[in-house]
Amino acid sequence: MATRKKAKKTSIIGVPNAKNIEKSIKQHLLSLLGRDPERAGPRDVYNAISYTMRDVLMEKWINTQQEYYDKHQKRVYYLSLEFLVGRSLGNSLINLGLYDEVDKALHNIGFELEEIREQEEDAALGNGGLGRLASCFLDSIATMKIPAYGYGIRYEYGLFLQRLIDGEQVESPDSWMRYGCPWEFQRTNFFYPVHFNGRIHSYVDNDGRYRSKWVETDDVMAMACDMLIPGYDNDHVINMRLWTAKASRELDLNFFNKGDYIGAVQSKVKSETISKVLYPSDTEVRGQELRLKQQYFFVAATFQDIMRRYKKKHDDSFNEFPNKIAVQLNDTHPSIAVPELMRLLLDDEGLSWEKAWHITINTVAYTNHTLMPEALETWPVELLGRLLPRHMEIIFEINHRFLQQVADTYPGDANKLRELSIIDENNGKRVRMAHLAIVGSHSVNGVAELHTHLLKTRIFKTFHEFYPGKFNNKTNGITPRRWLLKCNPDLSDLINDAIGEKWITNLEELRGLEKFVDDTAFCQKWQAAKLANKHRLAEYVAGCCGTVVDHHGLFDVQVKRIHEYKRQLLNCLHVIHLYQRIIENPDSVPVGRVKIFAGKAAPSYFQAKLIIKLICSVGDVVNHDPRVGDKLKVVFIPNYNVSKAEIIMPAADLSEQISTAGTEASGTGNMKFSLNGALTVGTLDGANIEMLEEIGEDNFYIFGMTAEEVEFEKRQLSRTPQKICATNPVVAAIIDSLRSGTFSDGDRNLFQPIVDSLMNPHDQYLLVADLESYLACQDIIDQEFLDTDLWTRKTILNVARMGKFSSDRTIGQYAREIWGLEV
Ligand code: 26Q
Repeated sequence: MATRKKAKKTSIIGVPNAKNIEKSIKQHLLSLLGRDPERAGPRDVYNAISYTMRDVLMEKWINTQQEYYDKHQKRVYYLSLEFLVGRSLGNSLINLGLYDEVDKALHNIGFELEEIREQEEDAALGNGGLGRLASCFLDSIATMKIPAYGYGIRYEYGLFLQRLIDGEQVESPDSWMRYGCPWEFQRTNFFYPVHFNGRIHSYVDNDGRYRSKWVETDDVMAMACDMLIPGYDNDHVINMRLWTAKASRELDLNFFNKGDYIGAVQSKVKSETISKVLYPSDTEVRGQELRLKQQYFFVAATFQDIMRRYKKKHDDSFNEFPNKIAVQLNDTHPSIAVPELMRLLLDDEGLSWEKAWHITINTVAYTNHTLMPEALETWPVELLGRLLPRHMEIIFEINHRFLQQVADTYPGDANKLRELSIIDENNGKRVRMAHLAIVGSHSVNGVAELHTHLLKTRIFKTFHEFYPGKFNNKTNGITPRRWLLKCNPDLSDLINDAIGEKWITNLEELRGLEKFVDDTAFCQKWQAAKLANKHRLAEYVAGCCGTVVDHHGLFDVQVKRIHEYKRQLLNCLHVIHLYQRIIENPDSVPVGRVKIFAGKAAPSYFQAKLIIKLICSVGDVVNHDPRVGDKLKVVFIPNYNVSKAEIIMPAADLSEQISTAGTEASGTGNMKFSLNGALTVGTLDGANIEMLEEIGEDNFYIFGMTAEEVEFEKRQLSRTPQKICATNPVVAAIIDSLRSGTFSDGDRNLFQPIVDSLMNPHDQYLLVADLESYLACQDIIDQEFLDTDLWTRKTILNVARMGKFSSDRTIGQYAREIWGLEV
């Protein structure tokens, strides 16, 4: 393993050497798991070593907390409905510098660390990019010693498991904790009440002030579960606090007193459903009541924790609040935080509206992650008003005062009022959560330069004009610990030998690799590392998909959520084109390609599921056609998750980042591939643009329309699919194959919805319009891949120039520019 750092002595296990670790494993087997160490299996051992690491983490966490407290530092609260954690064991061992000692300890008791690591279930408490970003941020926050906490929900069921049956996605529940989770500390004596429903009692207090009280509520308890996250090589440990819903005892007693035992149990089950399951959709957010309950549940519990900690050190004037606390909202999902903080300051603390509002604005900041209009959250006023009546009142008041300001700035302009209002009056009355978050915070950031530019000039243009300076950019990043050091040990070792280990916490150091591009010995080792990773993936694919792939071929990979805007379909059209060319003339395709897909479709997203079916069906035909051989293979790896990404990313030659320009906010998979030495074929979208700027256009394959051209084309309709098919027989032949049943056993209807979407002159994602440019670009890629030395040189330059995309850089910018910390 790449890390040979030695960890310091701890009071629980003493010097963390193999001998003491072995002792601790045996103790945990006995005391916590009730297993005879002689008879323990790999899962018992996994649990025991994880408990051992948890002890080490706990001790370091207590020290870290003491440090925050002593220094009286400003604390950051990162609120997210999602944390896509993945596995914790390997990551903790590396960050704590205990990998080698644990390896030895396990060896001594007859186990291999590799095998033990495989026992761990992924914690998939997120859908995709947004959730994984939150987890990368926590790794950076811990590594950079930033006084911050992550807050979220401990879902009992994470993102659904995906199987492919006959090429169709079938979902099943992800019961990731069924054997327990050895990383968490359940704080069974640490509860906060969370209120729902009820009504507002208004009264005039002794000072003659108008006050409100929320009464006759239904209550649910929030119990804290902590997962500890170590920084890299720094003894710093931070806390991710996830809330679990528990029935309130009072409610139970009420029922029991009435002798209604069954009623009591039923209501208990109902309260506890709040933290049962993660919503599996990352777009098309339909307003389900349970989702809103989840959002408020975790926000309300989190703010009680924030207040408790603040009050330990401060008087009740709350003057210091925004100087001591920063709250970052990961998208609008926790944006009920704005009226919740107002409610606490007004109703519980008795502050004036003006003062409460000043504090709220200066405490809260909002990150936007999407440009897709259908993904912007809104809630019916009726639903929000019923579930959270006091919040609805406060939102109306916020809106009233805000619209007053708008009217003062733009006298007589009713359009401006309608456009900016927090309440959308067009579709029944609905609360626009993005507007609430923008009005209620001091900072609104996008996650890549282009994304922020489009927020300012398109979807929130009028807000940007009204609040100049509020909008800012924080380009996403990824943690190099998980996404290079951990997932790609061979490449990490090679890099360490060449330039040392500083890159692990200062990714700009990778620039030092540039001077090795002409070093033949280095290049050979570089190629060997990639080949070994490809071999590992090929073995994995043979096992899970039954398809044998040649690991010398070009591994061309697209892994991400399945969505029309991400255009997996465009990639599939390239597969069909290659197949048609191979059949016609095998020599016209110079390079063997292995097309690898993976990703989940939202369970209710028909078109996305049909795209999965198409990819699998094309794969079936191609992989079984004896004329094709090693020239082309197509695989769809089921159940994509973080651990699979860790096998896939290091093995890719080519990374597909081909969303329609102007649709992908940033993308972060693009960065993971490039950091592991894949080249990118991509559009000028999201963070691809900034990657291109860093890496240089000689080392990056760009195709397709720009965001501006896309906008223009959507208005002009000058290059419709009909026109393109009429003039380009290659394109026409590809689409014809979908109509004719080539990939559906002669069934001409199966893929008709896909043909319809491709041929629709109003196709939002302009697939056919970008197809020719995409195919041409892929031909260049074939040629360049044939030149191994050229390709290797480009991959080294890609890795060397990825410094900007460390989440350490991103977090440093949030800390300085939004949270007001000195780092
Ligand atoms: C909202 C309400 C109800 C139910 C579900 C949701 C919901 C859940 C998840 C809406 C959106 C998401 C996830 C969005 C997401 O992952 N966005 C991605 O964020 C990444 C990190 O910034 C970007 O890199 C990606 O471009 C963006 O698509």
